Amino acid sequence: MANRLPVRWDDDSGQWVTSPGGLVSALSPVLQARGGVWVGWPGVAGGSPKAFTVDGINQVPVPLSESDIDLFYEGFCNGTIWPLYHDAIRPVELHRHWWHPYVDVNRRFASVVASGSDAADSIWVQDYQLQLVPGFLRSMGVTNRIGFFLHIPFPPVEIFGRLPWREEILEGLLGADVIGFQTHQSLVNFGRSARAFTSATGPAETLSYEGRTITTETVPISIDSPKYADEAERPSARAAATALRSELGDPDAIILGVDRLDYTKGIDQRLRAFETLLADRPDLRGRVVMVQVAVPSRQNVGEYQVIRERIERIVGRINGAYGAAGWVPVHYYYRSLDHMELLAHYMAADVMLVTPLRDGMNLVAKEYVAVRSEDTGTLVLSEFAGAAEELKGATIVNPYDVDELAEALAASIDSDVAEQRSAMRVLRRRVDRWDVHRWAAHCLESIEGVGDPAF
Ligand code: ADQ
Repeated sequence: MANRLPVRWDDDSGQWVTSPGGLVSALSPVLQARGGVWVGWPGVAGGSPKAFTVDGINQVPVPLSESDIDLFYEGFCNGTIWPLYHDAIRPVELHRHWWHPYVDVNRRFASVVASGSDAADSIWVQDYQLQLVPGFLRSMGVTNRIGFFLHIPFPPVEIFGRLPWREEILEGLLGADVIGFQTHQSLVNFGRSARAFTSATGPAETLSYEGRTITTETVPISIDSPKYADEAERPSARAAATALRSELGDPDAIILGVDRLDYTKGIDQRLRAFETLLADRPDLRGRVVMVQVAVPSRQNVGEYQVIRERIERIVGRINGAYGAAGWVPVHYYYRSLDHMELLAHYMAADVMLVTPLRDGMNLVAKEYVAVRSEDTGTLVLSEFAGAAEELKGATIVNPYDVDELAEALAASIDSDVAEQRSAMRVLRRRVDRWDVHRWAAHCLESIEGVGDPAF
């Protein structure tokens, strides 16, 4: 179960269609292959649509009202938890009138699952919107095996401890038998908070709490890498990448950023690094282009409007200062790309900039690596992305350091193919070996209590 169903209602075609996003990309192939039921909010306020099936996945909708969306989703989830768990890089808003709807919605999700599951079912709860669900399920007498996976970072105890409802959140999570984290750092942070603010004892990996043992694991999420690699081999994909390159004016280097438009993603620092590069290296003007794709996200949350305006101002400033007839330095799209378009962008890009200020994992980094079938190109990766714990062979940068970013960009553009290949081969081996199928199989085995506890 997850906050959102993996579908949205499309008014134009009059049917449910699969919607993009990290969690959807990760779990859809798993449910298609293994069966099961996805419980979540269908993405439109009100109503209570009946269960339905899309692309072979059974969907059980949990309705949310306009007020739930406002107070639970945009309020507590995205105004309190999201900034708090991302190192409080934006002010964390704390409101009791957001907390109570969070409790209420979590209880409703738990009721739907409690009444709809058989004794043998494993229950797998996804992410920060539903942290109270495992605890509610236990209080409703559910004895099934329960897993929880946190897609975003779990913050250090000093930051988490600010939350007035820290005990309730931890007690909710501790209702699970197995809790998965993207990184070892998050696992350690959780163990510290659990011991500090609840009666839990013991090492972070096996906490004792109210007579039960809660296992925690580091299980970094991945992507359907074989699918990406196969698609990249298609002549049509290669042709699309070549066409894109030529539409961009056949530059010496294409630098790419692909993100949800979110203040955690470091898009403004990244653009300023490109601006610095153009200022410092006049020889590159007219020869390199940057493409930044930003998917509209959480547009009703104030901080998202602020960051969008800031990004668009910087894009305008760079193009105004450096653009010339026949050369636009930054190509900026504020929209989603369809899957094959996205693939063509990854395939055409010589340098992929993945520079979040904090990120649970970051699937874009892995998607880029998966399509580099010739082992060329450079991944510039933030040390604060969960992916950096795994993808150590990338060019690792501090995303706050605009000069360091600009230097990494210059070095990537100047690098020769042999250097690129030796780094990319290591990255590809990792992404090929640990794909989303292995991730999900491992998580499910752990929840069922049959897996190898050591990752
Ligand atoms: P997100 O913050 O959404 O996910 P990310 O991991 O990068 O971030 O996933 C984004 C997904 O959306 C990718 O699969 C990507 O292909 C897709 N996408 C991005 N831009 C797109 C575009 N313009 N058009 C179409 N598709 C686009 C959260 C956490 C992450 C964690 C994931 C999964 O914040 O840290 O990696 O969940 O756990």
